[in-house]
Amino acid sequence: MTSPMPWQDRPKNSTDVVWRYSENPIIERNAIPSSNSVFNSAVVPFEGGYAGVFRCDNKAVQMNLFAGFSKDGLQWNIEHDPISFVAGNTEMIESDYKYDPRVTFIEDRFWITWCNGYHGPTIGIGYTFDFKTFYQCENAFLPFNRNGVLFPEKINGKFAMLSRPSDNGHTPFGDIYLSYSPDMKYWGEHRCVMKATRFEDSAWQCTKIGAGSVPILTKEGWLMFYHGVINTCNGFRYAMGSAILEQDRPDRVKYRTQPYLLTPQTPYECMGDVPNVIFPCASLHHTEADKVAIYYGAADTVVGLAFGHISEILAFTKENSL
Ligand code: BMA
Repeated sequence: MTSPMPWQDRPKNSTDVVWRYSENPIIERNAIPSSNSVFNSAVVPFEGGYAGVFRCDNKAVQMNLFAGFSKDGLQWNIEHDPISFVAGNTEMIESDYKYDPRVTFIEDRFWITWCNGYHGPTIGIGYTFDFKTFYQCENAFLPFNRNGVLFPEKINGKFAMLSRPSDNGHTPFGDIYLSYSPDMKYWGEHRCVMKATRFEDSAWQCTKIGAGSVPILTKEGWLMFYHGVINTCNGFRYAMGSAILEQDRPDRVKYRTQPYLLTPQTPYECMGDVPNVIFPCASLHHTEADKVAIYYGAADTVVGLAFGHISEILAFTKENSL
């Protein structure tokens, strides 16, 4: 069963390598009765359509994860009750909050990573086979950490995850690291992948960076969309760039964009609960059709969608590399 990929051609008057869906935002802040905002969410092909794990903050502004389903990747039905996990590879562990999920299918199941509240933010891991029963596993790391993103296949026989060690607040620093695990429980062999830039080299990513969507394997290596942050006189601004990592050694960066691919420009990206945020968390791709659709949180309020041709994004990343 092939899921119909959401797509819209590049607007005639645009030369952008990545362009927005004209009907953005695809998910509004009040998509379910309890939600204050729905953003930074993850989707995957599922049973001829799509399933997703959504970050819905409620009206008490408590952060939690909700399952959702879609036929076309554009119109979503999000469940009204949050995901209730049962014990996975460990006893149930504390979870004060859950946010910024990513989802990827590896071998026989869908794995979910998120920022889990355990004495501060760290990386929670869970899995599901059917988006009905969800299992929660050990946290991957000690607090504090955010933006845990799994590779969609084992690398040299081990699970591999990108993450960003952080602090307990609005972290004013942050680099992307890689860790390996033989079993999804114990993580080690931590390697630095890439760091925030010098201000004078590429200012949009000079404060902190974090992995975005699950990396896509291409002929050039792993294509990764990530967020980069600049601290301005009015606070943080989050934009999106791309990098290409070596296939067998994804701690080695081959290319990384100096210019951003997408930065907050539209009203729904510039206005909301946290203005000026583009935060990619998922992508769908079709290799033969040379298409990718990128899902991103906009202004910590709604979900937006953007499109691109994989070959053009690879070429742009190579030609505009730092
Ligand atoms: C990060 C996380 C994200 C959020 C971003 C911008 O620290 O909280 O969920 O999108 O800040 O506010």
